[in-house]
Amino acid sequence: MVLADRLRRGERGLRGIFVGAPSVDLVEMAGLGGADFVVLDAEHGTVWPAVPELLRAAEAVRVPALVRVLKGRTDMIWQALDFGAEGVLVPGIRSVDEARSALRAARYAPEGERGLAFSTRAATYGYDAGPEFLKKANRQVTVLLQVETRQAVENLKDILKLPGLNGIFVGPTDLSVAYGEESRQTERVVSLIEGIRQEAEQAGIPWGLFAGTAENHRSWRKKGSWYCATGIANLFRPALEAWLEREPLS
Ligand code: 3PY
Ligand code: MG
Repeated sequence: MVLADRLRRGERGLRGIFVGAPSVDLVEMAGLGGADFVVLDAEHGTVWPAVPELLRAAEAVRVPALVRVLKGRTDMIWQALDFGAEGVLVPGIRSVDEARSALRAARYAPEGERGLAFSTRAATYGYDAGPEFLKKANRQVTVLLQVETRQAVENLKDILKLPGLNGIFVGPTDLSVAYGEESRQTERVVSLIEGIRQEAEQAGIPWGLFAGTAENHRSWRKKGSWYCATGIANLFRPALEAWLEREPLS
């Protein structure tokens, strides 16, 4: 089942893995290991040229794949979706207009202004054509907008009302910097995220965040998070340190 439908059914507690390195093996491992979705990170990772191959790897192990594009880059939204991504994660949103334009870039008319070609991989090179394809694509795509700037927090009520918003995704690292906080775990950052959570719940919009650690994920899951994610580097470092501790190399 596509991620958009799982969210529509009200499923919560989903777990995502950010893959920032252009490795089909990592995508396969994340999918086979039971991740509910992967995020191919073209904002901070080096995956962009490899996105088409990584999407094929995700499909092979049946894990939904979103692509995190760069800020303000609707062209990357168009391309990622034409390559066959199930959805996009859009960072650095500030205004309602920016949010609307990201949402519209991901859908065909009349809901949006995504460019149409049936020759794309998304349209199975033309085997999936006609108005039915447009409707299906608009319904199946997942667009998550990141809330990680002061402006997004200030405009959140209106952003949450936009049609086509599948969910919001809090970026605690950028949020902490935006508010001059020293880390993403300070009281102020936690209380900002709590405020975002409450607004999203009131609006009936799925919400989640980059949780980093399993403990953090557990504590947000208890508060009803729809999805949380961590990254390969966040998983690798503690595992490596624990292993080196037990098996010193020298
Ligand atoms: C952030 O924490 O700023 C993020 O964007 C995490 O994905
Ligand atoms: Mg961020």
